[in-house]
Amino acid sequence: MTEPSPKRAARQRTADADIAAIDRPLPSGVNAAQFGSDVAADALRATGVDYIALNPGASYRGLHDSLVNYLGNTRPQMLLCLHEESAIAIAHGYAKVTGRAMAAAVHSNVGLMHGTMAIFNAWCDRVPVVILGATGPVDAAKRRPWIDWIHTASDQGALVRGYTKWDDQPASPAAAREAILRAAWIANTAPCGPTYVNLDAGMQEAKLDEPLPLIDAQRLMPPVASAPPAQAIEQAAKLLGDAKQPVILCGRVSRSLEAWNARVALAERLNARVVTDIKVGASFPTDHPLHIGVASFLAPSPDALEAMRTAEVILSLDWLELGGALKQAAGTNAKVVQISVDHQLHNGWSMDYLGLPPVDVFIAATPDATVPVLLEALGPAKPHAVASGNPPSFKPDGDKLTVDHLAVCLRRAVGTRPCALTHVSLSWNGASWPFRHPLDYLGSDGGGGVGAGPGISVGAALALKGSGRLPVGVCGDGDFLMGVTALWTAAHYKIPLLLVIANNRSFFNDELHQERVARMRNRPIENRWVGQRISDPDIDLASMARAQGATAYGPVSAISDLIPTFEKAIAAVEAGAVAVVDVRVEPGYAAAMTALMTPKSG
Ligand SMILES: Cc1ncc(C[n+]2csc(CCOP(=O)(O)OP(=O)(O)O)c2C)c(N)n1
Ligand SMILES: [Mg+2]
Repeated sequence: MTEPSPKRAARQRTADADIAAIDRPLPSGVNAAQFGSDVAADALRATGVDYIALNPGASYRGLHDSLVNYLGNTRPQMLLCLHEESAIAIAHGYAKVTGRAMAAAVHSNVGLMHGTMAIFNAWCDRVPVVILGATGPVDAAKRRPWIDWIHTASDQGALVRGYTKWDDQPASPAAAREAILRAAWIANTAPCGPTYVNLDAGMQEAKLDEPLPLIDAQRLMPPVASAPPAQAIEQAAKLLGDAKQPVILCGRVSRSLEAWNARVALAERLNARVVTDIKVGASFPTDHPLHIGVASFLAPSPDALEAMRTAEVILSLDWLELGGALKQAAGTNAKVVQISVDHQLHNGWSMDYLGLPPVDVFIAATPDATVPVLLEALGPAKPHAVASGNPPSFKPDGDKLTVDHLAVCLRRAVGTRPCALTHVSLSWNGASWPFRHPLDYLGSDGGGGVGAGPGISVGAALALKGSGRLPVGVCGDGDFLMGVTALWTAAHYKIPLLLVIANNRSFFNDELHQERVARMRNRPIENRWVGQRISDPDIDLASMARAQGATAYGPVSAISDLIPTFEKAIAAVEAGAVAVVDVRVEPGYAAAMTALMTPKSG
């Protein structure tokens, strides 16, 4: 994720050792695979996953035993979660930082059902997660009365097939071993995504007749890299080299600093204006003179759309919604160069592939692999006069405590520490927090499933533990309330994290939707809050956080209390705590988001 240094590596080892000391089982003296689930556990270890987030269930009691008593709860180590949705969200957040899958295990059908929204989020976010599930014995003669029957479905994978890359229900230990290796290989191959392996309880619990022949797991998971085709690179370089005012749309890219620097070099080589998106992680320095507009959740800003209209060439680095952005920049005559492998994932169930974009040159490779090749093809150039347009320094309006005040004071309290925003609330204003490193911001929940913020933040904090980078998540109160128990997992495994709640005591996003409907129907917009406000009684969010083992502060209602409270919370995190700050913010979104959600025309 970041460049290793001896100091960082030492910190990382200490961090890993801290977690490894938790939940140590007694040595069992078992050192050879004896059961089907021991083989599955060996395969999981061979994938290289360090952790498996889980909520237990009898359908995988065989595997559970193998992880504890055969592997000794190490590589992978179990991370107990209080809900399957947070188990998957934690794996999601972890992979957002590392780019690599960790594992999650969920009980047969009901556990998987609980996890589905989080799996969908990871799918839409193109994040790898290896999910192990189970089913009551497929052989009906082996089922216990009632429970094994209700927890057996004939095609459990169908529950998640529309939003996983691959799934399987292997029928033997040898097949399970291969399925787990394949699941990790497919999940971690771009375009990344979750995979699901359903382990039959009967297969897990059956004694092995004889040891399985050894395999070379690494050769079964070969790294896959597809180079951009030379001809397409040549065409793209010609178009871009001739363009006077190209635009680069920076979309789904990795957390690699090297790739980040290559994107900056490309933009400077072309003197291209660069647009970024807050739905995905930081992709370009947002206070670079070439960066244009403010990233928002819904659409490119008016400045960015204007730049697209006047551009001769638009280069999309896997922009999330290229078709939509081009429609919004109506009237653009720009040639479009698209760099993406996302089409390899599109299926008939989920429409998260979004509108079909008109493209002139399509480069079927990842932006990370393509940008350096494109730079080389462009060759050196006279330095351009870099477009000016440095963003004005950000100042929140008014004297009521808004999310903008929260952001500005949080930034002040963070100061010069390296920090990762692991999540932001829907009310977040992209202008309030510049990104200068690929780990400064990790992107959204992917699938718009509310409740993911706490779990994603815990998973990201796990991956960042020992990195020297302070993990800070900002969640809406609705998001926090749906996912709060993920914090217990962070507290139990000593994963430091600061979570700030932008608490407007409302599912406010939907107030704006009701306002829009009221406007369209000429009905009173004053009623937009009914069925949305989370008050009377106000929920004591800090107590909910404390109940999970976190240190908590708030509710904070005065702007002047923000910085001192954040400073205390950061000190607690630096001492190893999970700290939560409940900030009472005025209901309201950034002006651009409100304008898009409640257009006067309906
Ligand atoms: C699981 C789920 N349920 C409902 C929604 C619809 N929804 C979208 S945003 C939102 C409000 C979220 O509230 P909060 O996190 O407090 O953010 P706010 O809009 O108040 O800033 C809701 C209910 C959703 N996207 N996902
Ligand atoms: Mg809210």
